[in-house]
Amino acid sequence: MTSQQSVETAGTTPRSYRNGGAAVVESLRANGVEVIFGIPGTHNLELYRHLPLSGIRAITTRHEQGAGYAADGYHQISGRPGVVITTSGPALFNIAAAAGTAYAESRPLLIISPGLPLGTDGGDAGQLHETKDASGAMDRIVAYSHRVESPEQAAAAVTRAFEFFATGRPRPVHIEVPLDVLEHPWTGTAVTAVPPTPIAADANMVELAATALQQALSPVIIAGGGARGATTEIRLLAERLGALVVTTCNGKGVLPENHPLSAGTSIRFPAVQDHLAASDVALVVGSELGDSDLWGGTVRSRTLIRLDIDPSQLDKNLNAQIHLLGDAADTLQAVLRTLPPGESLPTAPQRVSELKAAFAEQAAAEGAPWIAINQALRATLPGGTTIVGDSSQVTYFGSAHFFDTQQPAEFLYMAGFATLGFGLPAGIGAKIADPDRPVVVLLGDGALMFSVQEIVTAVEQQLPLPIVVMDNSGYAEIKEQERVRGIPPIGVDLHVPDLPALARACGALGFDARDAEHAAQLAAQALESDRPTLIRLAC
Ligand SMILES: Cc1ncc(C[n+]2csc(CCOP(=O)(O)OP(=O)(O)O)c2C)c(N)n1
Ligand SMILES: [Mg+2]
Repeated sequence: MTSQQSVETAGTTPRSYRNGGAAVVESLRANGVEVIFGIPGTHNLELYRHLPLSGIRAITTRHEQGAGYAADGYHQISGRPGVVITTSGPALFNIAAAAGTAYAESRPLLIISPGLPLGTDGGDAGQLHETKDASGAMDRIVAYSHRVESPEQAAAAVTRAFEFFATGRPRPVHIEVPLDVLEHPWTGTAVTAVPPTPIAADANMVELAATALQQALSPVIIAGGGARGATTEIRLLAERLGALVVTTCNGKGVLPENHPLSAGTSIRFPAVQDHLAASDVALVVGSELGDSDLWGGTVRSRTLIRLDIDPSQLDKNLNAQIHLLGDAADTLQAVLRTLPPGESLPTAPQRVSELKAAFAEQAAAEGAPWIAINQALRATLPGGTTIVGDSSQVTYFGSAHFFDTQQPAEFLYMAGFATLGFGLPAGIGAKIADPDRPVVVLLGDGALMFSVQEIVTAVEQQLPLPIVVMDNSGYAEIKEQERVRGIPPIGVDLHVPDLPALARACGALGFDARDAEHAAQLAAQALESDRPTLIRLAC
């Protein structure tokens, strides 16, 4: 079968014709996929052909990177893996930064692309979108890339990806389906992945952890992204022990941030670092304790207990004395069952108040505009609003600390990979996942310009999405880093277009805000609109 012959065959067949493309799409559907993000192109049309019949909704973004970030936002809100269909070559490479984000942040992202026909890969023959080794290139940056060789393999690869996402630490997967495989007839049946039963950690380790926590005088719990599925267990354990809870950015909201034991997403502040250093037992749940989690700090508790689904994380960056390898919720339930009844430490809530006051004072001393806008938005927007950030100061110095959340996924961000251009498309994905949820994008002018074209996507999808832009005419954070290094400003003072006018030209609404309160009011109004609204706040 040549590629040319099979294209002709496909062109004369009815829409329900089942081929390798159908094997992929039916397998996506069998695994619960309702939405894919992507851009159709010459090579992936045998995937797109089958989407309408499958009932899967296709959202077209204006750049594949936006599709990847939208899939991330969609995942964080829906809990389902995000799925992207790109075409080959440049389209696939356009999603590399989003693949890197999903890898760094441990999020399930399935990328499906067509590939050169079987036997022609590596030929350097100048075929359309040809690249040296697309699957090999992707394999270096995702959990694994699988170039399949038949429709049967394609179907199995999709189901295997869903099993992989459900089994351990979620990370991105790429499936490449050669053009002739996409076009080859298929008569198989799609299979649904069977999720594994979650496993609690070894009983002896659980016993050791429970004893150490029980005897602790100032226990702390550090919750990362891997604790998102264990909100009830974290709360029960914290209350039972009187343990103070701090979270990383990915764990923000695992314990409601208005809970008396929550010290919030505050690890970077010296007061909290000092408290961690003075604590005798720290339990770390689902965090690699990377530089981006600890913001340059460390955890110096005498006894460190680490709980993770991924064995490679149990001693990553800091060695633990007690290792709990297992599912966070199941293992914490086991710890709770093992703890003897007892009183919690009464002093922790008082300590939380002191810490919060101390870091608020430190942040205020930074004298920055990002506190006011976050506080104004928090005061004005409904409870349960998701705020979507970007790699801008208003996010990592602002929303991370000053937009209190009550649940995971009320703050969408990517602290580790820290990629610019995430916020707007991730907000779109969040809104697609849950149209009733208020979602607000808050980011810098530099970040917006990385994916500004996705305003059009939000317009097309009629999303009531406020996009609040802190406009300081360029890359203020990098300018500050240049200043610290004694480098005169270079490449950081930038021309910013008239953003409200640009938004209007795209079919959105666009306003200039007078101050933080005004911006928050405009954002609240924008939630009631039938289209996105860009709100610029000069600062
Ligand atoms: C894709 C990507 N390119 C470059 C950077 C480096 N970088 C980090 S922050 C930043 C400036 C961001 O500007 P803006 O969003 O306006 O925020 P501000 O610093 O002005 O608050 C840059 C260029 C990055 N994080 N990601
Ligand atoms: Mg800026």
